[in-house]
Amino acid sequence: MSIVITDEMKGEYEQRGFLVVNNILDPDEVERYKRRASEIARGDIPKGGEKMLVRDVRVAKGDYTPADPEMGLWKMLQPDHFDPVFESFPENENLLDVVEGILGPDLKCFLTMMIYKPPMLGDVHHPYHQDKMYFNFGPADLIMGTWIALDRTTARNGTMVFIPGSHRDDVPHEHDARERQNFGIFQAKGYEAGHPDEVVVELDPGAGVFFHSRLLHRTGPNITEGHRRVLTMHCASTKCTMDGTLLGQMKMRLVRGQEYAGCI
Ligand SMILES: O=C(O)CCC(=O)C(=O)O
Repeated sequence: MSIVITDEMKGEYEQRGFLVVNNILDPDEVERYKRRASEIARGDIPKGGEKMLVRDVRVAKGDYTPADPEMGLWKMLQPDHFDPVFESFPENENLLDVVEGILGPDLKCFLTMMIYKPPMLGDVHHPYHQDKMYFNFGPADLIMGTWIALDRTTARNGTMVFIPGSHRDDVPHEHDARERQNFGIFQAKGYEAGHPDEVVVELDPGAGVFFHSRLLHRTGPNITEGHRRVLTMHCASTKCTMDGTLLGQMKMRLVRGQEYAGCI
């Protein structure tokens, strides 16, 4: 293991529902992923990637056409499944060392995304939600989101905001049906931006925040003129069991340890 999760770090994760760890990606990796994402966004799309690029709803509906197509992207889904540069991202040793330190040695990645927060598109909120509501397997304690900054993420460009301790309970959600909201977004009922307990987590490029699948989180708009790009990986202990079918583009991929009969 190159990164060791101490009892204190694990305790912080269990108490607050998230943990920040610096230097998950080194500067060369950050540059390599940003460069490759730009090439893909500008048209160098490998086979199988065509349907994995999702534009922000405002761009898709023609409100705004950025000169640079990368400036209008919302996300690239599962880039490790269609692009050789991203292929090894879910096997990153630093990333998995942190996840293993919290969830144990047997791990599957089921979703990766390169997520953008396009600048100059106004009110681009991703409202409070718990990721677990999208996942038909459990238990929630054995599923984690990882969110790795490629640009410095700040309160001004739409960094992560959490409600510490909110991972202990399921919260009811409803579809966010606002006209200019991105597709398939649900929001936790009764939680709004500016909640008195919320904590804004700013990250340097290469740093990551690791968070419980039930932790309430949101991101606000990007009011700068630059990119806010992150790479995310959602993973679970292979001891989880299914209680429905995998949604959308999710696919299970063993990234460390072993599988168990009857489990995911
Ligand atoms: O990166 C973002 O803007 C939001 C990501 C998020 O909350 C999610 O994918 O669950």
